Amino acid sequence: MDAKLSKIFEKVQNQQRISREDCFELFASKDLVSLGKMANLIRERKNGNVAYYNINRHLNYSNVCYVGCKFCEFGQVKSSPKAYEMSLTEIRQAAEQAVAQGATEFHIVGGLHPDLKLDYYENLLKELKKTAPQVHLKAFTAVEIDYFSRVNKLPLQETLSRLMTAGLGSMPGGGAEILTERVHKLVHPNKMNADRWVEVHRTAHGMGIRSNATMLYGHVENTEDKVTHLEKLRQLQDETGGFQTFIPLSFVPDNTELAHIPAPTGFEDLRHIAISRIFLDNFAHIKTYWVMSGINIAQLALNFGADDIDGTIMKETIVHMAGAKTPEGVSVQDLIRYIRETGRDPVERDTLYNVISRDAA
Ligand code: V47
Repeated sequence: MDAKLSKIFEKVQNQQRISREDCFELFASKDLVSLGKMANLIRERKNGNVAYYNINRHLNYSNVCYVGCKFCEFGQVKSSPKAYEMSLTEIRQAAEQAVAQGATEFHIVGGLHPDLKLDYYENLLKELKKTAPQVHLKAFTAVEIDYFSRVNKLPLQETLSRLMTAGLGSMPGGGAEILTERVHKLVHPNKMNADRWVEVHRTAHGMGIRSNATMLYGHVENTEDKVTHLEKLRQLQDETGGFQTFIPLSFVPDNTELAHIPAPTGFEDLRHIAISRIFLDNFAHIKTYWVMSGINIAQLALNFGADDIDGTIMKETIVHMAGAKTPEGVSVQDLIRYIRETGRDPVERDTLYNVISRDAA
């Protein structure tokens, strides 16, 4: 380990917070083994040998969206042949199938639809609660919540409170992309900005709604953008403690407007997992999202800082429309096998990280 990394390692060993400058050093380092060693120390300190997974079903109710983010192929204008809207019956059927497979969570995300009003989303949540009262509804990114609040001319708090009454349990971490003005202007200028993403999560946390945070890397961002992004999340977490897990998302460029940019390699995926684990000392969990990085990297990530491998998912649409080659879902038996192979102990969790024990079949 070189002298600069050794100094940071000393801080990690002494459980001291690392600085913004240290984070730049971590991003400058190609010594993946040392980064992994530091991240793994923190990961094992926080989570022992456990690797969490859950049984979840992604429900992307509609991809109609007029925002046009350059990294996204999921969002389509209404007239596009690729646009779709699931009917309530289709959503109910998908939910029933998922419950039959043991789902404890529905992860519900869609585009910014020009015609739907808040009552549509309230009904969607109520319908799911009626179909499966025991299943946690992790629903709507900050981008959707902000949009609902603006379109319906309601304050954020009232929007969230109506959704909570309808069944919202927590919020996913999407829509953060890279929380800087530079990247916002370049890649998703029509979407709400970084300050607003932070504001929505701050408001949700203040109301007792837990949420996750993501970072989409491997497109036009530079190191400074990423360090700033991580710093904003660490600051908000210091303030509210409302984040549960951080999920670095590996860009899938194939069918997008940014298809000329090569996808991040496994080396980069592991570096991002490790660096986020080292910097985000106030996050309890780091999730490796197998859908984007692939199962092989997700397995390695469990020894490079990640303690959570996400879930069965059952049907992923967002990055599969962008060209992801990974499966759309995996069986729970396979998830457990992937975790065991790495030497970690698989533990099923619910959305809020309560441990779930099931009788052996
Ligand atoms: O917000 C869109 C990203 C996110 C692409 O909270 C892309 O537990 C890569 O947020 N390549 C949605 N990424 C997914 C998400 C998520 C996933 C798993 C778990 C959780 C959680 C949240 O996917 C979007 C955007 O940042 N995205 N297009 C793409 N081409």
